[in-house]
Amino acid sequence: MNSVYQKIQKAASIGQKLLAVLIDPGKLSEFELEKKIHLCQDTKVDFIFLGGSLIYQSIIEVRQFIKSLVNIPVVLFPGNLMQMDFSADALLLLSMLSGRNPELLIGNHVLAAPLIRKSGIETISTAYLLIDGEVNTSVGYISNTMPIPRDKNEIAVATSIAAELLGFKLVYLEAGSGARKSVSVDMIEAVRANISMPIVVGGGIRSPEVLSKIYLAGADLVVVGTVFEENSSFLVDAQRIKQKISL
Ligand code: 1GP
Repeated sequence: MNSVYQKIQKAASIGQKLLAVLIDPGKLSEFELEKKIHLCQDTKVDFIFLGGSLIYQSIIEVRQFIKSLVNIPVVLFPGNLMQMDFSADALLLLSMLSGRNPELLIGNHVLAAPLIRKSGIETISTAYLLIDGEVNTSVGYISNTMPIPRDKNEIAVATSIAAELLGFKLVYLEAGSGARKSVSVDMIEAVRANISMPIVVGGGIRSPEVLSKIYLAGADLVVVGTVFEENSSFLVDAQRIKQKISL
């Protein structure tokens, strides 16, 4: 089981829950980052995601730094074309299906596709759905898109079904970094009931209780950023929850 997607698919098929940490290199000093990366290893974090709406560090250097410390797969989660690194373990090729910005639906993909193909990097086509998290997030502003209203489960479901019919491999329900509210349990359950591909959920997840509910609602992989930066004990709790729910 060596590819990132195979690991996600296999885990989803047996109900084993996965956790990814989103690294925003600008927010932590190198010293803090090093400590936290080791903590990821100690608490068996499954993936490190690298990317974001605004990043001014070199993604390549940050990935090299992480890989010099631990063996956790580093998955690119690019906010834009400047965040490409073909030596990462995998690339989430995000298409922002919740929005109607053609550059984020297909335009940037056309620009990057020949290079992605040539590099041979593992590429995971991902339907990226921004869901209103009751706060204006960077991703909403920078992408110039309107999020799916948080109580409109039927829109998230229809978009996810469309994604599955179009051949996407993952659905990513994103409330945005720092969201006041994470994606609702109701919405995750509704999407889960209508598609069979793995579901990723991120944005605004700050407590073990919320993490637990999100897993139980049907998320296969959860992504946390802010809580990872602010509260080191979260990863210890998350490891316990993952093990408990995965049994
Ligand atoms: C990853 O945007 C999230 O999908 C991260 O959000 O910083 O709120 O955990 P937080």
